[in-house]
Amino acid sequence: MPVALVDMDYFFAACEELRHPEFKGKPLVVGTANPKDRSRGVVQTCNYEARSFGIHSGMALSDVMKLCNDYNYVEADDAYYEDVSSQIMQLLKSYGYPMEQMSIDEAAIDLDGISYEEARSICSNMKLEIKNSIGLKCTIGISTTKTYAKMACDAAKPDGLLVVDNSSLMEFISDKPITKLPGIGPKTAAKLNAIGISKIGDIARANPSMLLGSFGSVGMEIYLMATGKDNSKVITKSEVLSIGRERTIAGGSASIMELEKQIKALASEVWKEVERQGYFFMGVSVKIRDMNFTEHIKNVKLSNYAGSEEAIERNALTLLHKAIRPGMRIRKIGVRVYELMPKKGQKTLF
Ligand code: DCP
Ligand code: CA
Ligand code: CA
Repeated sequence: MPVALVDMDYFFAACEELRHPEFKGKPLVVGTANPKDRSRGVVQTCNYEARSFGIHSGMALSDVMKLCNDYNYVEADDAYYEDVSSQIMQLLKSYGYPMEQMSIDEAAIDLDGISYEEARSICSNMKLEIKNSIGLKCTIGISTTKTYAKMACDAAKPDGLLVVDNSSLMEFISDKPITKLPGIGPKTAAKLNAIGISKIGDIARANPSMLLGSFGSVGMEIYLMATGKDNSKVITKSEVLSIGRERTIAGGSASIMELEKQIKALASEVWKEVERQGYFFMGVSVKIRDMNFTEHIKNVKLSNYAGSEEAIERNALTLLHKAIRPGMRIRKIGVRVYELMPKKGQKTLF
């Protein structure tokens, strides 16, 4: 405690305004389609001028025209946004606090041991530096855990800074809609609505064994989050030696068969490199990135050092099934092994 969550405002569109200042002040939409054929694609994001017309992420481009007939349009340029993103992440990292990058435009920072007052001043400085040295605006939420910091950030958008400490947490979350909790999608929300639960406070007042019975482990998780007992922590990627490969899937894929095929191909590529460099490994990790640029990472630590393609493939497939949720569309997928031990080293060791 506390944790800060930094999220860039209208990120892709803000990046475009940065290199095309002439786009400022007028609705700007960044989408998946070629500007010449906007009959098929979707809105990836838009600036706040466009949002005032009701335009939002995920909306079909064919519907945008019905809301607003005078807007600028740009096809998304992922490589450019990745580049701006890494500048932002580097700047944040330079403060020296443990940090976890949550997505292309979002990072959680562990300010453990620092007072809320000081956390506010550190974060206000981060905002200023991102504005001055990169030229972009962000919003920062500060709270007791990652989940609540994200909720504080959402509530303060755009260009905001909001502190929700222990004493104000319950009041802050209880009248928020249940969909603000991570893990509650439209389906779970509809089921909860049907039993009269629409606000986070309603979950906190519900019977936990009923929630467990009807929703399984998700029910337990949301009960803990709703009662202020969330435990999400900032997880830093230690700079350990690892070997990994990843691929971008053009247009994304929701097919588990296709994703399994990708995992097998990646496992084989990773294995070739592991073999070439001569390592055993103890950790296997799978990363998937969804259409919202959120990364889902699953790791497994094996009970012994392994050294085969089969071990990478089998564990990576299990991790893929753990990482994926129904309906999730994946645009990037990766396989990695870590906790490496050189084969040569082992020979001299024994
Ligand atoms: N994105 C996307 N498709 C979506 C949602 C998001 O391609 N359905 C991309 C474009 C966004 C970026 O991810 O700019 C970050 O997503 P956010 O949810 O953080 O949204 P924005 O940064 O665009 O806006 P906000 O100011 O609300 O954070
Ligand atoms: Ca954002
Ligand atoms: Ca984000």
